[in-house]
Amino acid sequence: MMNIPFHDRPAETIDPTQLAGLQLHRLRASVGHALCTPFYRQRLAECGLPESFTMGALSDLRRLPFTVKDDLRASYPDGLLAVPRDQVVRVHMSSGTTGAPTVIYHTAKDLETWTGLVVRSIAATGVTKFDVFQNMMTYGLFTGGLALHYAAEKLGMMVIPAGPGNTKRQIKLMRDFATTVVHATPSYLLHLYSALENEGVAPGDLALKRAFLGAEPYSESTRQKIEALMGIDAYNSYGLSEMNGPGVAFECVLKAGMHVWEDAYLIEVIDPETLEPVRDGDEGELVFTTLRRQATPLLRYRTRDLSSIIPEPCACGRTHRRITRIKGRSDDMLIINGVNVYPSQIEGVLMKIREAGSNYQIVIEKEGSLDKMIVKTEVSGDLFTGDLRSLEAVRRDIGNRLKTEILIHPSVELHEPGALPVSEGKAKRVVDNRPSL
Ligand code: DLL
Repeated sequence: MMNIPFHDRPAETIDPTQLAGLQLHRLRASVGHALCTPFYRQRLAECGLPESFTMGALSDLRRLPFTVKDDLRASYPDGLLAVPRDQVVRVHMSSGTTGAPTVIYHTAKDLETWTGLVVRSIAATGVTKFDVFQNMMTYGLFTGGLALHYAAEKLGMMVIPAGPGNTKRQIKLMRDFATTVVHATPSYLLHLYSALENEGVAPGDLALKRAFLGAEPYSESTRQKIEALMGIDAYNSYGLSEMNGPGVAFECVLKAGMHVWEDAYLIEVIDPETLEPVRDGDEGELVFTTLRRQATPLLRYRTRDLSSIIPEPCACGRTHRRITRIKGRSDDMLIINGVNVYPSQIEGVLMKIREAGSNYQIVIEKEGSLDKMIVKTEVSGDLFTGDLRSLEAVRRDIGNRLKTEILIHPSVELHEPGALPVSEGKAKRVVDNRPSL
């Protein structure tokens, strides 16, 4: 029998009836916090719920309104702030949406809770204070870097805050400090593997044993490929900035779906069309309610992520239910090497550039193991002189402006007016040639 590691066994194996009681207690507090925000005061009033409203039972959750990303955008910067500003100790913003950002505020207690959830998550994979942790996720407004950094420190691991990129240096750090655990997007880890090959480093010569992989969709076969190539165990990690970031759901050592920490997040799975709950086990859109967040409580937040609840309990003994690997999204958000990009952001930039014509196309391909985005745009007719030097300047300018908006640098291709396909019905702007999951 495999050894099942726990960080906080009582909390992780809590009796389901007791868990439901705790959830109701915390949900009441969350609704109370929510009512401290202008946004929810108005939203709950619109739903006919008076301020004196209290949740009688967990099933009352369905009386509450959904919250969507646009609500967060419209409430920017502080329409969803539930505590006095002097209690806020950190903000995070969702990646890639510099045009219309969404902000999540955290009190000191919020950060402590979040770190606790991430500690619990990573400890479930068997890591301990004897591990050396190299964090290859972005530090900054993106949640992936800092969340795992603090949790790994809390667990007592030696942390190498490498951040992403600079693959040669990553390899040097891994060798010099005998890294045993890495945190990265799956696409970056595959890229790292190719770099190891190029450098003539055999994965077996490294001390690496585990990887935490998340922030973008990937398939079970990608996980297996990574495990086989690198000779390591790779664990799926799911989260989103609106729900803190990583630490929402994480695989335990059995790797059979991701445990959602149900004492911190109420989970629902709905049909994205009818908004009705689906049956346990059926696929739908994940909806979360924060149960422990003070500064930015969110009620019934629609993630757009498609997954399902695994009804059977996990053999590890944890009572927190599991979700299946994320199948995809019900909206048009693209995830490019872990960075979230909406096609509308690209359109917004192109449409402001005089030299760009009105037709464009976004092509996404796999280049090696990384995602590559190509923005093809027609050049406006009156400016199409064919002068190569000025065309090159336009191309570079578009690339730079896109980078400022979407935080990644796509390659830009210029096309003659009328050269790009025009579809008869709804314009098909995105051609995603990445292999499907
Ligand atoms: O990606 C938080 C995170 C960081 C999770 C590091 C795991 C590791 P956002 O930038 O807000 O936050 O993007 C959230 O990324 O709604 C999913 O669509 C997608 N996503 C995150 N993890 C996974 C995963 C972070 N394991 C969005 N599998 C989410 C599939 C994932 N998709």
